[in-house]
Amino acid sequence: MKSRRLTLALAAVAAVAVAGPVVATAQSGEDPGPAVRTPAQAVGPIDQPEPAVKIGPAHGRGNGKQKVVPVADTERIQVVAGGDPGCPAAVQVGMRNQTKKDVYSDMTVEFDGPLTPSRPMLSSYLPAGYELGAKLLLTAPQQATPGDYSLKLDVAGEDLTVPVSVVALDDIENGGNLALRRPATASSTVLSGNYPACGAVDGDSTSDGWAGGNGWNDGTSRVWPDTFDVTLDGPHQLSRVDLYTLDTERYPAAKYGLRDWDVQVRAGGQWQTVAQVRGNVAGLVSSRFTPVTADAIRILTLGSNSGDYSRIIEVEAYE
Ligand SMILES: [Ca+2]
Repeated sequence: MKSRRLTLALAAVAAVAVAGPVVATAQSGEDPGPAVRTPAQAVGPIDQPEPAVKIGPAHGRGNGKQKVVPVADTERIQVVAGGDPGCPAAVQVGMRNQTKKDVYSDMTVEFDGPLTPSRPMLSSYLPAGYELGAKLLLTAPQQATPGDYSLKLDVAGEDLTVPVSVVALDDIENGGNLALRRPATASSTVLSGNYPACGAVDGDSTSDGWAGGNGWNDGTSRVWPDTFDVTLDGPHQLSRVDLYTLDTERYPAAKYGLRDWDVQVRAGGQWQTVAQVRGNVAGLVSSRFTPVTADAIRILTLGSNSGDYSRIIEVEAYE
């Protein structure tokens, strides 16, 4: 499987760092060195987390026509009106070359309704039998009217329509997780834009999207403590906070995850510690405590297993 990175005609694209601020050490005990690795193939400003465009052999079935057709990786998109711009809705879109010739194709991206796309079109060289994919980011303003809209992709008359639901923040189905998509702030955030605080309340608790906006990484290497706060939609009786820290095969929690932290809640305007975690090496820690009525939660981070950064994939709060 060969993949190549192409440059969009209309926009500079910054490649997404695979590991971001994680700096692998050659040997245990060795100083991990500088904080942020700049990806070798990055172009454009590093504070633009525009994802890479990837091209590879076509997969799945096309529409049978010997043409270049638009493709998308989802059948429906949900966009939160007034959602944190640091964590837009994302959909993978692209073009599939079903002809037997290499071509240069354009795809236009059109919306109805109150949506703002991250790009108006894609233009690329596309070998025969290949498919190109790029991440399209969608935001809707706070005043957007919730409802059903659509995204239309068009390649020379071949079009694909993907339904888009715009929902109000208060109408999100949260499964009891009171922190889901609530406003999140942190004492600092690494400047690349790929580790926003909102990424730790975006509903994705896997480590797969690390460095792609799925988690928070503070911006002050080896300076402790850091704080990560989530404001709830009002007072709730809380008794449990779950914290997911970075934990993958390459970057296991035992080496890169959060080690020590306090769980705090804001009750009556005052922060109080309700749980303490020390010496953690797991990807998920569920802290249970005596129920307390609070309108915000705080993770006060005190140390990580790598010694440098706080890395939180997701924080969830339950009654
Ligand atoms: Ca997340």
